[in-house]
Amino acid sequence: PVVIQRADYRPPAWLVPDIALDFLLDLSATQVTATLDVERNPAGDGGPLRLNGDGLVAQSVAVDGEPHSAWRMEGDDLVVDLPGEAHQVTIETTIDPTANTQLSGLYASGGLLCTQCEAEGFRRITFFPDRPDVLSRYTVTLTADKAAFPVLLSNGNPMDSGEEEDGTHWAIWHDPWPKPSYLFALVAGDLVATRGTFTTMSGREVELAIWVRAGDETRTGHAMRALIASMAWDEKVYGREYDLDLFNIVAVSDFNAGAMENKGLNIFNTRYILADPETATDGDYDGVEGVVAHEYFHNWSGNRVTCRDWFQLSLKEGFTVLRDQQFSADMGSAPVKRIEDVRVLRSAQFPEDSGPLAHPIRPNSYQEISNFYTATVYNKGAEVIRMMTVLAGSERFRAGTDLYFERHDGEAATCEDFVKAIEDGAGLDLAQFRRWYEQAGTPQVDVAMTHDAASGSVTLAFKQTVPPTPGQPVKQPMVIPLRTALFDRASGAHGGEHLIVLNEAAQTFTFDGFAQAPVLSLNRGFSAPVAINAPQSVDDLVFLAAHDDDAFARYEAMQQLVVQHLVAAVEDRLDDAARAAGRAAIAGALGAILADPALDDLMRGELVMLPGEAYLAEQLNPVDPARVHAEREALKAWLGTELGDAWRALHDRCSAVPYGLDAAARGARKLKTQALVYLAAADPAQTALRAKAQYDAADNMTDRQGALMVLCGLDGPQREAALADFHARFADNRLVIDKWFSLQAGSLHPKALDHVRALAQHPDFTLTNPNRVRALYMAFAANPQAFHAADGAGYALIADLILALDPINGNVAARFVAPLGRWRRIEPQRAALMRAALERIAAAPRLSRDVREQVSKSLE
Ligand code: HT7
Ligand code: ZN
Repeated sequence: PVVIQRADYRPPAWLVPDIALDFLLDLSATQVTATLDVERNPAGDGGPLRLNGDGLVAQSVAVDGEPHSAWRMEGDDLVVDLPGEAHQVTIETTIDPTANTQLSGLYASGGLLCTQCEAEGFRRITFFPDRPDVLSRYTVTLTADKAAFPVLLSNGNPMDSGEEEDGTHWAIWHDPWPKPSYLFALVAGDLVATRGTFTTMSGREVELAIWVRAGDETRTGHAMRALIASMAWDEKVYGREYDLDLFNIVAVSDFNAGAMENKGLNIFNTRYILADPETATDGDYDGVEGVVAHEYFHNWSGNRVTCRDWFQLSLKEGFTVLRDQQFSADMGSAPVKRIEDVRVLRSAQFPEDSGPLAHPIRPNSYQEISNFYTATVYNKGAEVIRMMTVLAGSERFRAGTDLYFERHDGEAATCEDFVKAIEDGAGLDLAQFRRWYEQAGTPQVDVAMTHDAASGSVTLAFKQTVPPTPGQPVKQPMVIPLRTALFDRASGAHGGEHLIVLNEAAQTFTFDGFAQAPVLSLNRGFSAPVAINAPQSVDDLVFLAAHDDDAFARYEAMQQLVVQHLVAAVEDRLDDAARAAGRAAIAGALGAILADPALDDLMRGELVMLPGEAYLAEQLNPVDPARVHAEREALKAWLGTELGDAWRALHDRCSAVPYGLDAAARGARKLKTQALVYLAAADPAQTALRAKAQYDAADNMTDRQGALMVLCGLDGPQREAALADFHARFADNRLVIDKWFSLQAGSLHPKALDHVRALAQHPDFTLTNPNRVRALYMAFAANPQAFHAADGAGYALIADLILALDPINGNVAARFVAPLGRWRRIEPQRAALMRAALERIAAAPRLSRDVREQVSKSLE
């Protein structure tokens, strides 16, 4: 395979300051004429003009207006020999958007035409130096049949438009901001707009429009509010002002990812735009708000300052994830948002870091860049920058980001540029900190606390190790900032937080003034993305779960209490007495949380959540997923019985709260379904009735989906009735039918695997729509009980999917390899079956580069 190395970066030989693109749009034969003003790059190697292509055929090549023959194809690339320093190169191609099932480049989606160019989709549209360090001003002319494509959109500002007598019309768009080709976009189709306006901090009026299919416009209000709030927030918090007169968003049903930040023309998966109470859960509302903000924030962190090459992806993605996390924290409950973000990191990124696909947030090599849009680059990337905020404090960090934007506006920058700007602007020394960009793997921090009663001193002894990862057997110590507090047991208070910054393999820190051994609260707010091993007593964890004034630490203590117990149970380390004592401690802590009047329900909802099976599995090596599942379910059932009255009372109390988008009502909805989850494990028959009652009474999707989720895991007439009703009620709404697939595939039902097989044959199922594929199969792959069926049937199902999907959409197919790739950490019998599934995929005669890379790395 061709492996691209970060160290091989060379500046482009030619620059393209301006490009004119002419599209004669048609669903199956779109003609593209690209006119590139090219200039030799003084920093280049003097070589020929290399124009990347992917499956394109040049119909004509002209230079300075004359037909040109001094060009050749090198693989998919078109290479032109040019005599002078500056030329105009014109190339004509024809592409078939309907045949484009990969959804990269120009493709058709339900009669619409739209583009997705990141990372390397532009080369599927026209020949171009398709690399992010070639920045051009785009002028785009779109011509299409007016009846079929009444709306014609591209980046920047509309310049002119008109109609022809043959039924076609045209529009010219000009984007004054130089941008890389991955930010190019066009949309043509029959769409309606919801409009808004925003006045920027310098008083400019910006028109906002969200384009959707007719009928969907009633569900765009939340997205529009989120957009306006994001624009205001970025001005206030980062001093960033929007820079065009118009901001368009288009929602499409067929999309490989969540959304795309194309300059002035964001294209979204409908899933992250459309929301109303009847069809979207509270989680969906948060998803819309977060993704709208994320894409908007890219206008500065990604577009105005872009990436030099794709190894720098975390420069824009890590920083933008941090920015969207900070925004969402400011919009709602900051502690709850932090807990959610850490949960995502632990369930998605930690397993990546401990598996065969582990890579640093700035990778060193890749075969297919689409495989590097990962939780590591995005979420760990955000955590790394978040640590800079911890080290610098928010004011100095802001000085650093101001300097970064000032220094690099209009440039294609590197992660190193970012770190240097923070270093200079915030006045930090980040020399050793840079290892976070170089080393993969989740650092493990062991801590031991000793107390000397005579001197009143407390010593914390730390050891850090970064586990070996592919290609990186030996690691150096990292900079690890740990927000720490030492609680006095008697008063339940602490005398102020300390920031302990680890930077060596072993270190000790001493604190004085403790007559009694304190209770240690470490990594508060999850100040560093590490795994902490601090053997804390059950009593200390119960204390912190009840008293810690850091909300995250309180959650963490509760999680740790359960993790310690379940890990011991799975490892057969508990006799009857120890099991009873462990359960009693958990029930006591949980009961206290349920009864604590000082807690709001949103936070209570976090504290009562059991750690997920993926996170539990990370604590065990090798892991028997069936044991983890069985122990966790058994504990849940026991807690459901033990606290049965409290759960029922909670469900009754929360059911009486009317629908609203305020925190109290949202908290009530969250708890309502959690109460059902515990009760269903304890008393399935009675809870089926309670869940069905919740389903029938639901006036919103959060309650309805929560009830259906619980019912899906149970047997009986209520399950079938609710599933049938749900499908009939929402048959016309694709996003809600996705939920119908997903709830069944992710359910606790012992026959979930059979259900998935049957659902794959359902008339509503299709492999051509990524949302539908993910709804069924990602939910299944994340369902440990079903995916890890002892006979390997779950692994075979995912392997079959990958083989069937790969020729249609290799990018989406490759996403399903990671669950199989975790075989090394699974018990031997299942591991062999997982490996066999991977080998079967590897043996296929034709695989996309995407799947090939993931499978071969997973087998190494
Ligand atoms: N920057 C965008 C990435 C993206 C993408 C990547 C690979 C394949 C399809 C894709 N669609 C969008 C999204 C973002 O992070 O904002
Ligand atoms: Zn992004």
